Amino acid sequence: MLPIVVISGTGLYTPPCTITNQELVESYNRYVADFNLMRAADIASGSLEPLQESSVEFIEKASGIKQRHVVDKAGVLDPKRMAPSIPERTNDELSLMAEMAVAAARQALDNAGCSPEEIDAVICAASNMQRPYPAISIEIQKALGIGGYAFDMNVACSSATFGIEQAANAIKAGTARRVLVINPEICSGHLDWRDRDCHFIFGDVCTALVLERADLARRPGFEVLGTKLATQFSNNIRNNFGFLNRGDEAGIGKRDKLFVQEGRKVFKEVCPMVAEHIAGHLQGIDKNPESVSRFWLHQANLNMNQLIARKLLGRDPEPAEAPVILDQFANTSSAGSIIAFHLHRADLTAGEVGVICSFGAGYSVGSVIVRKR
Ligand code: CO8
Repeated sequence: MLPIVVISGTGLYTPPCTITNQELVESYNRYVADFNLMRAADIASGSLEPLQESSVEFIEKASGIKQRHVVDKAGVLDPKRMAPSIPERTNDELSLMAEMAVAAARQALDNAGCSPEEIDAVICAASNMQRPYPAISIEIQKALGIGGYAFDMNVACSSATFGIEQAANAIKAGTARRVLVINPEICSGHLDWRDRDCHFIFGDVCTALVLERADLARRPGFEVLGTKLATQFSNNIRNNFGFLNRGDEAGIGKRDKLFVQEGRKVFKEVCPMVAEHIAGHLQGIDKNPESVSRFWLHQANLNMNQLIARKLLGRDPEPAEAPVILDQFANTSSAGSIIAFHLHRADLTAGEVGVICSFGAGYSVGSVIVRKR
């Protein structure tokens, strides 16, 4: 018989700086005024469209986001820079991603009541890696004094749930007893803060989870009843940054080397896909959406989450059924659904069932059905 796998601990590292929508819009609109002044002649001749201002009202209505945490506020808000300032560290120092990961991991280990030496594997699952190698996960492994093995993986916003499945499979297969899954997301580094359509979307954060064999766990935790992953190619969310970019100098610095999306199409296509995915997953283990106490959904857009929950339940969800954290954190890519799980699970009682679900670029969807022990 395969061992039962539990999520026994979680951790959250939140960068200390926050940017409110008001601060973001003020900085963006200063950039717009400077740009339009500098290019006034082109705008007057009709060869260039003036840039349009952003607005707090639009951001809150279209997304539900009120603020975001970032690793560097000054660089992002400087209208002449509009990118975080992250000085490169020496090879002997911990990278920024690993530093955030170690802080979140220590919390998760503490929450699970286990020590780093008891972990057999580290999976760093995130949308962007600070470098290709040595793997960020191996750096984290070394910093925490963990044995076994470690690897990095990326499925954009779905990285955490895809990582959870890899961890659960390793535990079931007996290749690891306890696995740390960590999601350091520095989205501010890959966001075009000069693009009005998306400058408000992302924030930085790091989450961590401990998964282990139920018979070894010191905390009741949440039993993993099942995981289900799906991908379907789409060009609607894209990032063409990569190691081959220098092979074509003409492309370096082009807009598509940062996050780009067709937000409306994503909204329209992904919501039904996610609702069907979750319903199908639940049905596969003889459950239905009404039997689920909590949906910890990916946190990209408030309207999106409400629509998905409505499709599943046939009614508007109660706030506690599908907790929202994106108002405070914005879209933190793979970490979003895990932040919701971290902050909104303590009140569930033994036997209650919940679904962690992520979705995003790929397209990708990952769901994890759990039961409180
Ligand atoms: N202020 C004022 N007006 C604006 C602004 C602004 N900031 N931005 C756009 N407008 C205008 C537009 O120009 C448009 O004007 P018009 O009607 O005259 O053309 C109007 O407002 C409406 O614009 P949209 O149609 O774009 O607005 P939407 O209502 O569709 O809202 C959203 C935009 C919020 C982006 C919405 O479409 C959305 O949330 N879609 C889903 C997005 C999503 O979930 N994406 C997932 C991405 S994340 C992921 O998968 C992994 C990424 C990895 C991380 C990368 C790190 C950076």
